[in-house]
Amino acid sequence: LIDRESPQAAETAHVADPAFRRDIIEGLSRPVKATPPVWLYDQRGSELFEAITHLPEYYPTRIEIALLNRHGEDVAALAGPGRAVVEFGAGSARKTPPLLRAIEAGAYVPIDINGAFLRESTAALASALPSLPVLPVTGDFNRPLPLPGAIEGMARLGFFPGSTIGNLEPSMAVDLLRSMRAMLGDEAMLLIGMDRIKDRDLLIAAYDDDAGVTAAFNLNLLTRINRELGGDIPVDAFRHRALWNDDKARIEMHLEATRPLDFHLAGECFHMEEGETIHSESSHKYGSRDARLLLRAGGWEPVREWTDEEGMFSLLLAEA
Ligand code: AVJ
Repeated sequence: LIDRESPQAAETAHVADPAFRRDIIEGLSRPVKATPPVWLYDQRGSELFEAITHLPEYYPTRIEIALLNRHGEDVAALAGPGRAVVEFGAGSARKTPPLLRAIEAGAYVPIDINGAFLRESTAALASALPSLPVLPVTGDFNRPLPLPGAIEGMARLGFFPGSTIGNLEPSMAVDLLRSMRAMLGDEAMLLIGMDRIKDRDLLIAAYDDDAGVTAAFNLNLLTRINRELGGDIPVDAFRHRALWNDDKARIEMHLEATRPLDFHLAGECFHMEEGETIHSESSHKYGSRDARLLLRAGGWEPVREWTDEEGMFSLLLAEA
């Protein structure tokens, strides 16, 4: 039996997602090579990202969890009890159950494109909070999705942690916020994590750690391309680069060719010069005013912002 929603099953069967093939070929054929960050997260990539969240240099997860624990009661006071919490991305056990408890959620609706992850986090949630109705939705939340009928008439709280919004170009981030606004309705609130602009050395260290976990995470994309698309990319001839693009206020991850090289995939030949890169991810950072402007452009009115003493990371609550 093949579970069509499971990435592992797809790998064992060597059946590449057609969207993966299309995005990778298209991205590598451009004059400036760039691939969508979503493809970093195969099984191995997701495990490596989980390892990143435990690194000493990677502050966002640690600080966001501390903010959620410290201010859960403040969120509860502003949002009121009984809301349906709609999480964009499968919930993390470290972030979601404490929030659901603090705000006395009436239901939990995790949305994720990966059905296997969704089932895992749903099962974990059900045992952590046995009396809470959990109503998972499999789908791409970049477009409006129908929400379960069971939360009809319940006010909603959107939850979008992790600074995942930072992966999007600002125009796409605005579109996503508007789509969330349309999906969640007039009574809705949104609790969103955003990473702040800060000292560039701290930012770069967070995306180029000493243990090399982020490097492995980035390079894994090439291994995945070789495996799933039958490529012959010389992975050893690439190195991980993390750089701060000050103009766009974002960290960029690149895969840099350390020598001139050629590779083949899906019947096409690709050439790279020494020093040429594949831009594999951007992580936009937002100052306090930037964050409020972004939320307003996306149809949300900021209500409160909580940040740590050093102003490293922000948790923002907004209303429709
Ligand atoms: C999961 C997209 C929020 O941008 O910080 C971590 C991904 N990339 N290290 C981020 C990531 C490299 C992460 N997000």
